[in-house]
Amino acid sequence: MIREINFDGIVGPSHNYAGLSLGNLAATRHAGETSYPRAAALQGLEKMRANMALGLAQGFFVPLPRPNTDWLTAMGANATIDPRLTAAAWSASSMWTANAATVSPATDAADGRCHLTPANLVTMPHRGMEWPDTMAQLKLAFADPEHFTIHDPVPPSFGDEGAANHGRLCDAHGAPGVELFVYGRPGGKFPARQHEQASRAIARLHQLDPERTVFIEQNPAAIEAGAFHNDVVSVANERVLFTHAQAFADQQGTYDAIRAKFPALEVVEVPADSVSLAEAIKTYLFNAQLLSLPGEGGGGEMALVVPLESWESAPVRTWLEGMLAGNGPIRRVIPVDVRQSMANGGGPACLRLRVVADPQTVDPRFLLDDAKADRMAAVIAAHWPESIAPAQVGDAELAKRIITARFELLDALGLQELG
Ligand code: SUG
Repeated sequence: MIREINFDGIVGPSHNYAGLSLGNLAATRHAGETSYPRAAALQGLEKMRANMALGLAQGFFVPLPRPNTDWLTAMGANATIDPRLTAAAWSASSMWTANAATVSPATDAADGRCHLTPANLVTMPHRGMEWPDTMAQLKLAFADPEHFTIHDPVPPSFGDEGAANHGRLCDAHGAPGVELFVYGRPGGKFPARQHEQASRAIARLHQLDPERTVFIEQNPAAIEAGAFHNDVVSVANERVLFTHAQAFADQQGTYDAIRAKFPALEVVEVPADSVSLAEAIKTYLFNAQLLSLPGEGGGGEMALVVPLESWESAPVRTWLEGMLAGNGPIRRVIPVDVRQSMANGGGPACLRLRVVADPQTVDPRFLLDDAKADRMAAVIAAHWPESIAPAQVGDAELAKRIITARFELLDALGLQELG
């Protein structure tokens, strides 16, 4: 059965706050703080468990090998040369799997296969080193060539940040969709990480019908306000686009362009006088998982999995309560604690990559169930460092511990070949 599977990134044992992402205000604000990798990974796991308990299909990707000593060697560097290079090699940023790849389901592609393009993530050095190891994992998880095609990343001249700038509207996940590609125009004070040409290349490579794709420019003011990815200001699910009123360069033009190709569009727009762009970005209201609940219990209802930071904000809470009191398509709000990831600018939606496919066609080692979640939790509790202070980044003993922790997880999951 074709369904949406959310693949969350397990937070790696090297999770730390080095403030590496210019334009990501949360990461900048928390730079230099002590991180808590064990708590971070357990928070992520709890989010996965809660979504599974709603009857949703859940997958995961394992942390990439860190510290990335090959990258440091390629830079002619070692742990003492430049703390920023060391921090880049230690980053656990692959946890944000919304940036792992862009995914087009089989129903949208001319050849009837699900297409995946790993994101080159070239704008940020600590992220640009992710794709080869991400690709190795995608090739294992989606190895079945009858159902999946995995492309090379688009050429590095054109920045691509994956599904964080991509959305899909459809009547049901298994039905053909209209795919949305959101890009930024460079020239502002913060980098526009998604290049229009990268988006267009992916649409072509994925064999999408031009009649069912829409290219949209991000509002430059949103990038300036800290929306370094579009999923910080909007999210789509089935026929609903949940968006801040200032997400796109031409807001009404965007709705019109989508409606021309997907007439059933339902826009749930949050006006700036209810929640300002700054408050939306601080609380990550739109970095929510907008989920269609399955079966009789859910009855096709949509739920919004928001970070606790949203629920705790007075203006956001007021808006959400007003929404629930009305009769819009989003019927439930589920706050989750992913504070450790949030402090680096990654909310519930950043932590997952959506793949619409039949779970039977995916390597089962990447699919979660309760027993596996228990095994993961035990490994995390036993091996993930409790905390990492900034001065510890680069420490040789800690590096050994981080490497061992990851191997223990790979062992527990039968994924030693990723070692
Ligand atoms: O790329 N943070 C990530 C957050 C990614 C969020 N993803 C989505 N919006 N889909 C980034 O800016 C901070 C790491 C550091 O500074 O150490 C970081 O990479």
